[in-house]
This record gives sequence, C-alpha cells and structure tokens, in this order.
Amino acid sequence: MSIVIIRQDEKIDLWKNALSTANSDIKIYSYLEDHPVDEIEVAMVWKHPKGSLKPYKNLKYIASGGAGVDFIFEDPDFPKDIPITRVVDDMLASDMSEYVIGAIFSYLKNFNSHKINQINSQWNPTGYRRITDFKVGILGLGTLGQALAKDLVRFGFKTQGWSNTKKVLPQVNSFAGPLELDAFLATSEIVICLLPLTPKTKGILNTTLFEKLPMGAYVINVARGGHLVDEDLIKMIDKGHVSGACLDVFHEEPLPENHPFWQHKKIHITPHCASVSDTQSVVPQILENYKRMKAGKELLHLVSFKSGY
Ligand code: NDP
Ligand code: OXD
Repeated sequence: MSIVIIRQDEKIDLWKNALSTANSDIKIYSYLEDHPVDEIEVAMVWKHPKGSLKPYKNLKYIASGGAGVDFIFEDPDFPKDIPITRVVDDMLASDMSEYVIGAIFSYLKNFNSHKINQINSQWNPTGYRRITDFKVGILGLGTLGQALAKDLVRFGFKTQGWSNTKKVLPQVNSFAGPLELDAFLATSEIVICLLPLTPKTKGILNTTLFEKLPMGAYVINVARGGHLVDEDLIKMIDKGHVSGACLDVFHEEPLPENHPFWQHKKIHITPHCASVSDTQSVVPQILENYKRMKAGKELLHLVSFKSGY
C-alpha cells in the first residue's frame, strides 16, 4: 500500500501531507527518503529526473501530477508496460481559462504598453480594442481548451478551435486535423496554444504557422515551450506580422537569464503558473485511482500511448 512522489521542485511535502491526511492507510514516500522500493505500487511524478522510475519493479501505474505527460514520454527509461494517468480537473480548467482571458483583456486594453509608459513617466492614451473586434482560435479543444472556449463564448468572443477530432460545442466553430488547420489559422486573430506536446505538435508554433495567421495576430502559449520555435516568434513580431505574445511555458524553465524574451517589449512572460494542480481538488482523484487499481477496475484519466496524450 505505497505511493512514491517523484518531483524536483519544493512541493514533495505538500503532496505527501495532502495525500497522507486524506488517507492514512496508504504509505506515501518522497523518492528522496529511505523507502521500501519493492512495495511501491504507484509513482506520482512531475518532471521527475530521467531514469528515476527504474528501481520500482512492482509499479502498477504512473500518475502524472499535472495535465501534461510529455515529460514522462521524454524519459527513455519509464516503464512501458503499465498505464499512465493524468490530471483532469475542473479547477485546473477554470484556472487556465481565467489566466488566458486575463491575458486577452490585457492585450485588448494595452496594459503592457501602459505599464512600460508608466515606468518611463509617459502619458500616452492609445486606442484600445473590444471583444467584438476579434475572433479567438484555440489550438487544442481538449479538457482545458473546451473550458476556455465556453468562457470565451460567455464573454461574447467569436470563438473557434482546432483538434484531432471534430467537436460539437455551442457557438464554437470546430476545425479538425491537418487539412483544416489553414482555414482555422486564417481567421484566428488571437491564437492560443493548448495542445499537448507530442512528436506531432512539437515546434508547431513556427514561421509557417505564424504566416498563415491574419496580419497583427496575437499569440498566447500556455501549453509547453516545445510547441514554440522561439526565434521564429521574435522574427515575426519584429516584422510586424505578429503583434505580440503572452508566454507561460518555455523550452528551459526557469527561462535562462540571457533569453531575449525577458527584454522583448511585445512579449509578456509568466513563470509557468497559468494553472497549477491544486492538492485539494487533485488528491481525491489520485486516491480514487488508487482504490480502482486495488479493486482491479479501469483507471480514470488514462493516457493513450499511441497518441502520446
Ligand atoms: P487534452 O488531452 O484534454 O486536450 C488536448 C487537445 O489537443 C485535444 O483536443 C486533442 O484533440 C488536441 N490535439 C492533440 N494532438 C493534436 C494534433 N496533432 N492535431 C490537432 N489537435 C491535437 O489536454 P488538456 O486540455 O488537459 O491539456 C492541454 C495541455 O495544456 C497539457 O498537455 C499541458 O501541456 C498544458 N498545460 C499547461 C499548464 C500551464 O500552467 N501552463 C497547466 C495545465 C496544462 P482530440 O480532442 O481530438 O483528441
Ligand atoms: C500541467 C502543467 O501539465 O502544470 O498540469 O503544466
């Protein structure tokens, strides 16, 4: 009856305490403390060190501590014969939606340039834009993309999304597959990336894609740094084809001190905090899956090895 938590940030104790408090019958260990490796049935991982899953020979499944699982597939040594689960959570979805809507309003009302003007003591009342001026396109209409689409519609944005399979969502125009990508891009004046990082989506935010967006489009990447070709974004912003960007995720995190994004006036960055797994809402689903595993039932929120998400 044991779970090991493997992550390299400062949150191991937070999760250990939250899981132990919710169910004291299950032994919860940090991978950094002495623990009976052969008794571990579940590894709850978040950006674990590559190879760190190898010692656990009796694992029944791997639980990602977040919605994304790209970091598991990037570990050549993760066990391939057991299931992977991920976080699918209403709070994670609403937090993401709030972040993206905040970023969109900040763009429409020029908050970033006004902040720069303030720092320089400049009074510069520039024009602003309205909700009705824009069509918003979401790359990835999954759990987070759909929750965002619903909220955008509620605010009155013309909303569309792109995914592998067509969706039926009230007042959301759905595009699917590579053949419909260009039509989706051509009409997305604000484009938000909420795709999982897989071999098919790696580097998708590149010059070719940006050129297909309407002139002056705004880009928001809240998915993974690996989706974006950094130098292509800077080139397209400097050319004026893309008017700016809001980025929460990066190839290397923390973003290296000398990265050009830090100083770029038209790029707004946040430190991978758009939406963070919350112990209160995520612990119950981790424990529910543990119960299911023990009872031989199908796990919730399974990841497809074929699609990589
Ligand atoms: P889902 O798996 O629920 O949704 C993924 C969506 O992307 C689906 O609509 C899927 O299509 C679509 N998709 C995947 N591959 C392709 C492709 N090749 N072409 C077209 N569409 C594709 O994921 P979530 O919504 O839960 O999360 C999305 C990502 O957000 C996570 O993987 C993670 O990287 C990131 N994230 C970032 C956070 C942050 O704080 N910045 C927080 C949480 C998540 P279909 O529906 O047809 O399968
Ligand atoms: C996630 C994340 O994938 O926080 O959940 O990025």
